[in-house]
Amino acid sequence: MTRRTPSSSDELRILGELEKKVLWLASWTIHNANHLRHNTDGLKVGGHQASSASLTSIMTALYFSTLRPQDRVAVKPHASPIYHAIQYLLGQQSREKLEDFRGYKGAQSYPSRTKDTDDVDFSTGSVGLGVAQTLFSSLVQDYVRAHGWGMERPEGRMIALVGDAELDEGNIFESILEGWKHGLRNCWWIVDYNRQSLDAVIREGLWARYEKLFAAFGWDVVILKYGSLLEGSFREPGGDALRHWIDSCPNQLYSALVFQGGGAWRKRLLDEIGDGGAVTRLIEARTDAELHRLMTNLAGHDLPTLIDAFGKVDHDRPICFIAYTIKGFALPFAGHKDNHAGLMTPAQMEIFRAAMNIRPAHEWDAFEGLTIAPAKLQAFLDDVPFTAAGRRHRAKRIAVPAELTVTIQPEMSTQAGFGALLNEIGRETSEIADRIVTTSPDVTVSTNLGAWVNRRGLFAREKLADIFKSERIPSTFNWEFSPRGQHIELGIAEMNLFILLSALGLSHAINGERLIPIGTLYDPFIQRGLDALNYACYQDARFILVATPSGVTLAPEGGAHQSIATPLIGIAQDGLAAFEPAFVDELAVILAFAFDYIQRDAAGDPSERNWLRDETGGSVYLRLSTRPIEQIKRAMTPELAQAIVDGAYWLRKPGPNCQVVVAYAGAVAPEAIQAVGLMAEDRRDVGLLAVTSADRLNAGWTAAQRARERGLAQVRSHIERLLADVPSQCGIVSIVDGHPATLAWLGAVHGHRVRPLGVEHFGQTGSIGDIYRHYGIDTRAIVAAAQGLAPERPIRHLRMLS
Ligand SMILES: Cc1ncc(C[n+]2csc(CCOP(=O)(O)OP(=O)(O)O)c2C)c(N)n1
Ligand SMILES: [Mg+2]
Repeated sequence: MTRRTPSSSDELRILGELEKKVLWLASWTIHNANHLRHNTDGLKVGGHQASSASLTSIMTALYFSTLRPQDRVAVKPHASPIYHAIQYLLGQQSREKLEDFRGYKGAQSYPSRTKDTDDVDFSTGSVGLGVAQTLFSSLVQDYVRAHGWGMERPEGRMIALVGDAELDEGNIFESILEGWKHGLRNCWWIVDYNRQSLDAVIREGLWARYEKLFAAFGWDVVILKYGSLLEGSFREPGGDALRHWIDSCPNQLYSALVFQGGGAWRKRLLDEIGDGGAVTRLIEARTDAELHRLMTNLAGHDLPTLIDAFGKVDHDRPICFIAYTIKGFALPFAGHKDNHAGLMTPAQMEIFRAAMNIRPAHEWDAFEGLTIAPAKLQAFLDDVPFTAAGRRHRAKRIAVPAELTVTIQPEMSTQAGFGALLNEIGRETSEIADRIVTTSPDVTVSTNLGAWVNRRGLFAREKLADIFKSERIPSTFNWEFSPRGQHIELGIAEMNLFILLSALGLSHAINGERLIPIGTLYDPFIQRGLDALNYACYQDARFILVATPSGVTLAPEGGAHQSIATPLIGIAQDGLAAFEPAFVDELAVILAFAFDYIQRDAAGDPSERNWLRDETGGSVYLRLSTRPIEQIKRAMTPELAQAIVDGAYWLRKPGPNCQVVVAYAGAVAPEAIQAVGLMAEDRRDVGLLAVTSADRLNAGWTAAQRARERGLAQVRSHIERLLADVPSQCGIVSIVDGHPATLAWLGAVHGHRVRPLGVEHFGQTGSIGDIYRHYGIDTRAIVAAAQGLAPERPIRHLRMLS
């Protein structure tokens, strides 16, 4: 790869032309989508034009000059038209997709790793998350390299283009703290300091707060305030007064003058600092247009300043660039405080077209209206370092054992089983064991990862001994930090957990090195990081989430920690297969499946066996419990293992005259088993359905129905087959330590009556017995529900249970 001399005047001239072209293409994309294409269906394109224009120069400098193939970027959501325009010039985006911007299968409103086709590194959209993603991706890059993988590739810089109001999102500051703890490197955040958000002009002097804050956490802070024109004018006679004026100009006034233009600048400046001498001459030497150009020449719109600032970086410390910009720069609503959803009118667009020298019907021509010869521009684009080979990676799959072995105690909880399984894996030398990376937000011990960490150690770029060990103080935990460690300990911030999982789970694409990430947390705190979890799934990061303890079963742990909604999250979250096993042998099967499933990436139709998108893969959520329950001694047959993965199996098959089926999920298994036993005398052929994944059962059922509606009459999902022989008058009592809606839909499969038991309220502490009784998920509740469904004969044991 040839490296151009940075900022040669020739390059600057070309970049200046490309900058104009990028702004034109982005503006035309928005205009086209709004006024030409979607004008009939009322699809308004808000929040893009002004918001993206403030990043035109910064992104031109980055993509056409600064970036290298190994660099990875999270682009501020509303800068997507600028991003797509740049990719269009680089030959990676099609005209059709730009014409369909925000339309069906067109270029996406916000850059999307999964839905866009033009090489998006990180999706953005929910502000703040993409920013933190770059930080955690830097840590993951360090993790990968510390383990000796991918050393043949150069280190990349992880770069976020950050809106200034985006910095209001707390998750950004949570991540900064974590970055500091882990010795963050190779991370640049470029703040688009346009001093506007969606609704408002931001507070005065915010930059100074940011400066102190970032510096406090070890970041270099580079303030890019004035462009080369303004800096030049400050050196002229009278320039000091001009600098003083602009330095103390309030954001609101500056924005208003930007909007009003040259005449307003002149009047205000002459009124306030005109001296009949040097300052007046400095102002009067310029036409209105020149004065406007000068006064809006902020560093964030000045290519020479930007290229110089980015090119000067000769270290790997994290850097926060605060680049002064103007929202809507070079567009008619520049600076106006209401411009967030501003769109150019057709008349304004015609003026803009004329200024850009674009002929009608040539709007999409790459070099239309530019003054440099097309061949020269094309040669420049062909040689842009960023698009050189080596950007995209496909990491190989890591071999997964067909089954995982673990010693199952007579009584055991799924959480203990999880700890034991990982301990077993950690004991052995295998590729999968080496590629597993665990992480937890300060609940490593209480989610049972302790034994694994004892074996595999904590990760840190530098070795740090366990003083307790060197001082020979007995401790259950032997926790040494080293570059070889395989557990990343996080502070208590669930957003950080999910964004780190997102970064770890994309390592195969970002670093070309596959990791098997496992994150643990308490189940209720999934909700604390839910948007970040959703974000990780949206960009198809692959990881295993182990949430424990869960439900009200964690009884004495405290009412505040009880989780009700998470099983429904498990069903509803796209890209996440949720399981809630009751027994440790089930968990072993599911974990082995998960190791493989998170590595699959075939774009494909649903598998014909269970109507799930199993070839496509995804992430996995295991909802576990601390409740020790009696384990079933049984041989794990391939059929049983398959059914466990598919979501359910008959623990007791219902007979032909069955009146009641109990369908349970998770930790309430003993109550379900006991209830079935107690009902046996008074109800015929009672069935007991063990549900290991309400999510997969439900998804398979929905997919099968859709397939039948498309004409595939023979299609049956797993749950349809399981319930096919249950007599129609039979009732189903479903039970889960979570919201009853989790299994209530079972009745719709073949029209059976269902009485769904579960938890709708929370907060009461006590023993498991107390709590189950309190919330109505105990044995008695099951029997009473069964009696209610089929009341013809009383169930004698019901009275005993009262
Ligand atoms: C989590 C989240 N909340 C709200 C929004 C809606 N939203 C989109 S952009 C924006 C303001 C962004 O301001 P800033 O980051 O300064 O970018 P600018 O518009 O100035 O370019 C808001 C509130 C969002 N995208 N994500
Ligand atoms: Mg802003």
